[in-house]
Amino acid sequence: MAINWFPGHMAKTRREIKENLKLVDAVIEIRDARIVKSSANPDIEEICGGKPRIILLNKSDLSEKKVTNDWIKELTKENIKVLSVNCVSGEGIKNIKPVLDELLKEKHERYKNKGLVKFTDRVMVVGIPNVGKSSFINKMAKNNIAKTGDRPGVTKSKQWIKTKIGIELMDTPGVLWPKFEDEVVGLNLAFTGAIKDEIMDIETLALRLIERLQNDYPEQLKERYKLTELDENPLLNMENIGRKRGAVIARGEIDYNRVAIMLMDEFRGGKLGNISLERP
Ligand SMILES: Nc1nc2c(ncn2[C@@H]2O[C@H](COP(=O)(O)OP(=O)(O)OP(=O)(O)O)[C@@H](O)[C@H]2O)c(=O)[nH]1
Ligand SMILES: [Mg+2]
Repeated sequence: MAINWFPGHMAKTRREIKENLKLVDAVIEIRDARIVKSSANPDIEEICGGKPRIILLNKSDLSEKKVTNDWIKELTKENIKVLSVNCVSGEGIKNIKPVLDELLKEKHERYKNKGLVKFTDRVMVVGIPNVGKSSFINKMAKNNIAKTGDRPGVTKSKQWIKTKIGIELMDTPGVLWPKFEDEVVGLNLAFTGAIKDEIMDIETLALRLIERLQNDYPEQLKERYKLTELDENPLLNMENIGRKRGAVIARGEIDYNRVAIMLMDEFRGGKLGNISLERP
């Protein structure tokens, strides 16, 4: 598979994140709610160690609600809390603060016992490319920003985004690598647009998506493209979709490239409805 992530960069990122972990109380790990497993970094447990962690299942506006809730149940642990969010609309963002308070209650007790009432929780944001790290930080900052700047005493170059709700976010989000050696993972990442269409040509990608959808979401596929029935052969379904949408060239031949681009765009834009490509 043609996804490259230079081992040297992986080692450097791992080192940097581990170094930065010393400066924070907790980690916010962002994943894509449609591909909760495929959007996880394979080494996340090892990298984060025992740090309290919140897993945000982002883009929940595009996933199937019931499946997302099943994931929440599956992933929640003593030290790991899971929330579904939409970092574009801001839905679910307000739940983060109470969950973080719960995760850090021992620290908070300690501070309160020392008579400290005003304190800040510092958080690092990590995730694979395109899961919504910047959208998340912008959302938190836009509603709550007070000041961005160097924190004296900590590394000089480190910028923190201060919010009014007692949370500071490290401003360089940790971009982690996905588990790209697994073909199914690669496809899931490509379907959702987490990696650009570089693992295979777009026609093949669209064909593989049709194959998945006709198995897992046949009704939604039929409904979107007004197909009365689906064929077992995904290529025939692709051709029928093309005909329905007028993606034909001379003599009724299908313009596969046009069908593929349209299907991928519509899928990524949520036009086929709420779809979860992975279940617990
Ligand atoms: N539908 C939907 N789209 C989202 C959501 N959050 C982010 N996006 C979109 O996903 C794309 C990637 O978001 P970014 O915030 O740039 O993701 P990132 O993790 O910072 O990406 P990199 O910096 O490239 O690693 C953008 O087009 C966002 O608008 C969400 O909750 N729902
Ligand atoms: Mg970003």
